[in-house]
Parts: sequence; structure tokens; C-alpha cells
Amino acid sequence: MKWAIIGTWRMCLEGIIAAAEILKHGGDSGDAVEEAVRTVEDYPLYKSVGYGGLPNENCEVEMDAAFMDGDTLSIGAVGGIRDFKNPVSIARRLSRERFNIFLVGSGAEEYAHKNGFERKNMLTERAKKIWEKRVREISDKNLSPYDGHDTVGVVCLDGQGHMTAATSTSGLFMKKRGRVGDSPICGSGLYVDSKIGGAAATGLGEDIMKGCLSYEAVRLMENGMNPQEAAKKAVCNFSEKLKQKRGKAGAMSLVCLNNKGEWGVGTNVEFSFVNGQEKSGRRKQNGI
Ligand code: SD4
Repeated sequence: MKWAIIGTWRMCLEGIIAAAEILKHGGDSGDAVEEAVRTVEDYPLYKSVGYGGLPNENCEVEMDAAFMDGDTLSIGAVGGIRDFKNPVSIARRLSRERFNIFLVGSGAEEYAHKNGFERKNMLTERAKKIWEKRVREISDKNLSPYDGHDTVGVVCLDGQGHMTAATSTSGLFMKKRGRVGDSPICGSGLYVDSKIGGAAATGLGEDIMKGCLSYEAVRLMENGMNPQEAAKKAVCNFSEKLKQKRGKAGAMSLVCLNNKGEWGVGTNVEFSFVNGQEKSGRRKQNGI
């Protein structure tokens, strides 16, 4: 079986390269997906994930993350967690629990602390300056605070046919304290079943979760669509539906991978993604 991996946005290129190293050597999909996302979380200049992520309206970096295992459908997730270095790793640990698999705020922090995860102040000087500037702009020009938001979402198939998916984000810039987006929510931000395939989402969580977009894409693949058809149909149909019902639809993008290593993307905005696969040893970065 050939390995394959796909992730949202250009920012995951280095992470996908690190994950590909694991996969090339016969490594496990769970380890690869975690490594891909951790690499993005650790990079200080990405403003929407992990260290350096933009803060909420109170200037606190609150992060959401999830990990799903496509063999067992185990999922673990954290919402609104502060001051821990790698939320995706905490989510992965939670996915091994029988109960209490989705923890938020201080409960998630307590769990992470008890399980020895590394603490870190995730607010950088740079992110704080951007926040201060935006506070001034909002009051001067009456701007909407909610922009500049990209989630890293990765779906992975290893050489043994094991599929996983993971997400991590600091969510919408200037969000309310306690706001949780789609990214840690099973079926919305991510979904994966090793017998079919997986999907991960990025965009406006408030809209993505109305359509359970990742589950929808996997369901369409289960019904016979290839990942490109499934991703496109899930995003376009739901975007249309929202426009009809509510007059507008927020940004929504999906990356999809099936259990044969075929991939696809769907989006209603400009969107970049990165994928790697065994076939040619090449890693491609594409914008659509
Ligand atoms: C959220 N979906 O918290 C995330 C943000 C995001 O591209 O992905 N933006 O709503």
C-alpha cells in the first residue's frame, strides 16, 4: 500500500515534509499526522495555529485541536486550551481514553498538566502587537474583528492502510473567550474512517459546523465519489444551501484523501494546500 498525506494551507509544507519522512520509513499514520501538525504549531510566524497564534478579544491565545484514528474511530479533542505547547498531542492522548475525550478550558489544561505535557506561553510579542493594532483599528474604523484565520488540518494514509486526521488552530482572531470553532468537532473539522477516507476543514467554523462538512465529504466518498468530487460537492452544495437559507456563506475549504491515496480539495475561496505521496516521491504544493 502506498502512503499519502494532505494538509490545508501552504503553512503545512514543512510539517508534511517531516511527516513524509516518517511515512517513507514505514512509520505510522498517527505519528506522521501528529508530527505534521506539531511542526505548524511550533512555528512562531504562523498567526493562526499554536505558538504565535493570534489571541482572542482579551489578548489570550485559546487553542482548539483534535486527533482522529480511522481504524477505531477514536477521537480526542481540546477546546479553548491555553498555555500548552502542542494541543494536537494532548488531543491524541485524549483519543486513547474511553470517557472524557473532549475537554475544554481549565479542564483540558488540568488534564494536560497531569499527563506531563509541556507548558508554554503561546502569546508572542508579534501576536500581541497585531492584537493592539487591531484593537485600535476596530475602534477607529469600525472594522469587523473576525478575519485572519487559518486552521491546519491534515489527513494521512500510511503504508499499512491506517488513516488518521488532525487539526489545530487558535481560531478566529478576536473571538470571544470560550468560543470553540469547528476544528475540534468530530464530523465538522475532521473525520476519518480507514475503510473509506478522511477530510479536514478550514474556514469559518460557525458555518462549517452547520453542515458537518468533513463527515459529509467522507459520506460522499463512501457512496462512491472520488475525493475531488466529494470535497467539491460537500463545499459547493452546502455553500449554496447557506446562501439560500441565510443570504451568505462564510469561507469553507476541505482537503480529502481516500484509502487508496487519491486526494481532492473543495473551496469557496482562494485556498492553498500541500500533499505528499509515495508514488513519485514528489511533494506538490498547489494553489487553486
Ligand atoms: C475556526 N475553522 O475556529 C477555524 C478557523 C479556520 O481558516 O480554519 N480558519 O472557526
